[in-house]
Amino acid sequence: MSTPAPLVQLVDIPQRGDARGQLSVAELGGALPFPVRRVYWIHWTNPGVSRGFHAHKKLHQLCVCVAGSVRLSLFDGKSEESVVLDSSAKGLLIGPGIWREMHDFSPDCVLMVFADAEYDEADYIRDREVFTRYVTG
Ligand code: T46
Repeated sequence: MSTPAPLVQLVDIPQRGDARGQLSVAELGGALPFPVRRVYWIHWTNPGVSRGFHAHKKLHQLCVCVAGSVRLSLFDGKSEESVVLDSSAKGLLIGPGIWREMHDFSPDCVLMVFADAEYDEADYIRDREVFTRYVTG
């Protein structure tokens, strides 16, 4: 029997800083395990706001908190885990079939997300009960 993949999958993002400041690199075959078709970023989040509350059917994403901090909560239908992203040196991989919520955004948070497909609302499951039925069969 194969071991299930861990819910929280963090990848190292190479840091190429020097005396001038920081430079972080996400490239295919390095931190990025998939070709990127879309990049978006979440910022200027209003105080107390949480986001997400959905899963994807097919989408793979890499989330990098390039400024500030945010807590992501992940749920695969059985277990739930939280991880705080507060460094551009770590990326969080989120594959299909994972319910995600984003909480505790710091006011300066910039969450950059690399995705392997264009935006498609049909790929979203936005109801947690529907999601649980989807992953548990
Ligand atoms: C995810 C988490 C981490 C677009 O038109 N194009 C896009 O590429 C995206 C991402 C969103 N939108 C529209 C859809 C909604 O009308 O922008 C609006 C806000 O999207 P949403 O409410 O889905 O945002 P979040 O922050 O709840 O979720 C987003 C991503 O949608 C999602 O894929 O995994 O960030």
